[in-house]
Amino acid sequence: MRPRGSDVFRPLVFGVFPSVLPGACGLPPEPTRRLLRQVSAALGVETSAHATGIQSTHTPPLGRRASVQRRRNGPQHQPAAQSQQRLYSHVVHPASVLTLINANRMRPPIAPVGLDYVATAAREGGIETVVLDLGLTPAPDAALADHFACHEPRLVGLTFRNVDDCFWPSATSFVPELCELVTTLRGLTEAPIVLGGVGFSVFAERIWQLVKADYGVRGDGERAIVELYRALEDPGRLAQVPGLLWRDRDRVAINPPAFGRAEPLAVPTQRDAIDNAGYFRVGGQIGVETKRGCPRRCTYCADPLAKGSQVRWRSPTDIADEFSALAAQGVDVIHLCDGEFNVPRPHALEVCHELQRRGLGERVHWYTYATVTPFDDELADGMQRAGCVGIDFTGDAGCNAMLAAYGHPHRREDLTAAVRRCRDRHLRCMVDLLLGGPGETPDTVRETVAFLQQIAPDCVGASLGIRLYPGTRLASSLLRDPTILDRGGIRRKYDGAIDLLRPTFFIAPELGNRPAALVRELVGDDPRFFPPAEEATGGHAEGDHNYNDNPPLARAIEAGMRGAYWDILSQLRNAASNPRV
Ligand code: B12
Ligand code: SF4
Repeated sequence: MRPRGSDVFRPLVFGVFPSVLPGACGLPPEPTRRLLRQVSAALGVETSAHATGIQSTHTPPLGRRASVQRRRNGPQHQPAAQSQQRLYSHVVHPASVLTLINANRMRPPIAPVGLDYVATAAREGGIETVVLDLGLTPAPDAALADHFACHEPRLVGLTFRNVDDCFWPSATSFVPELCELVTTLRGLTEAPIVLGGVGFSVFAERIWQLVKADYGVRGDGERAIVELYRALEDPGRLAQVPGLLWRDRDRVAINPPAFGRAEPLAVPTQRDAIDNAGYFRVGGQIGVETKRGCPRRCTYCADPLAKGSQVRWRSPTDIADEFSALAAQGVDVIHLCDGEFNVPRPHALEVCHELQRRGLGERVHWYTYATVTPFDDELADGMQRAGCVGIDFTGDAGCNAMLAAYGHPHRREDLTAAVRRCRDRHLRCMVDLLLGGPGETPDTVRETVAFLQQIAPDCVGASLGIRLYPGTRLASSLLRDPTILDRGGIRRKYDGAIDLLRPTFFIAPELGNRPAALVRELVGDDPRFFPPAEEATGGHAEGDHNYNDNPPLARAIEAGMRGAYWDILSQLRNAASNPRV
């Protein structure tokens, strides 16, 4: 296991307080913490402690390390009765730290790969950085209180990945939790707060205004965090921070995001800023990105909003280095974090060749999202040799009219070929569907279900209801119609005007009042399908592939299963429907 924050920082003890019992969060009570702060202020240092879930990416500058070492060795700093006492103090410079917080507590947990990259970039930019990962912490409130009792960061960064769970039956929004967290943080620190993350980027201005954060970053965070940190000293530089949302006197300023520039991506490869091994144990897979951005224009997709419409790719060498870094931490199952791995095809092939050349295909297995085209024999072979074991295709429909309506270039015969290519190579294969778009009728759903049953991938995600995102072609065309609410089709769990920040879906009114029942009826008891629920409060419903608080999935991972969640769920399902196998 990677060392946790407390090991990395190695408490440098300059005093103990024998009369003090630790408080509820494992720290001394507040009067003592005040005393600690006063003592440290007098000494010109800061007292600190670490809570579970904190990973430090800080390397003290040499001069500081030496002075710290002197203090540690000095006789006046030797703790008395050390074995009996909890030693909670160590030395860091006050106000010289960037705190980065992961707020995603969904189960099973997904490692905050974006924060891993951002934290490492900050460290490489010379910023002392501490990651407070609430995703692995049993008691987030205590972890927050402990952290800010001991740190006075100059900037606090929050990653916001999921705005909601994107599933119509549950429609769970995580924005209220974000608001609460920011309010809590305001009570704990005066440091400015910056928001970032993929979910944040889709609704950047809206969320930033709503939670009243000081700053927001839309898109890539690596360069932005370093430049923002430096701009705190020199506000004239704020206008140069890529993707920054900020207040320029009385006006809201929004800088162009990094993804506007077609330049190659330089992303750190170390993967040591978060506890990836810990996440792997409870999350079953770890993410790696090979590129950012998608040039396609599927009518409903939010990817270009958060990642850009031009592809910016990473060097295959960097990707292989990153695979190696994760493998060295015991991570041997990866899920790529590209919108689609095979767009563009030449880069995907180059990545496969490099992984294979470095022998990583034998050591690390991986899953990915992919479009149905391009996926030819050469690419399928290359992916398999590079360690790919499963592909989740953005199939969306098994009816050409609906494929055209969503703006996809592939057609039914391409899906047939893709599934066959996977089967021939023993690659696990999922086809994701998006049922209910404009133009969908009971007949088109029937056609899609029958077609998928015929081509028989290992599993089919039968999602019903299209999440509407601002700025997509679909949302723009639907909402242009002032009578949209009267015409039916908008599905939501709130009243009043349409507010796309809240989970808002479209399901073609032609599917009737009980569209999920219609789909379930067509699917029957085919175990390959993850059918939509009628209604689900708070996340996953039995049989679906919503990973939002999915206890059977979390239990399977705890019991040792690894892989893409659809693959684990599909194996659980097969085992249940064939108990003798
Ligand atoms: C891969 C993926 C998955 C994989 C994850 C595999 C893994 N091991 O990581 C799986 C299949 C498991 C998955 C599951 C889910 N996913 Co998903 N997923 C993605 C995908 C394609 C990539 C996410 C990712 O890791 N990107 C790579 C990282 C590096 O990028 P990043 O997080 O954006 O970070 C960068 C910037 O945002 C920024 N940044 C990040 N944090 C911070 C912080 C600060 C302070 C700053 C300044 C900057 C900054 O800098 C980073 C580096 O440049 C995205 C779509 C996309 N293209 O991003 C959807 C996406 C994030 N998923 C989404 C959803 C809804 C889910 C689920 C909730 C679905 C469900 N109901 O089950 C679950 C949630 C699981 C969980 N526990 O959180 C939605 C979220 C949208 C929304 N409505 O909220 C997305 C956007 C897809 C979509 N358009 O619908 N997902
Ligand atoms: S659905 Fe896939 S192919 Fe289409 S725009 Fe989104 S990421 Fe690109």
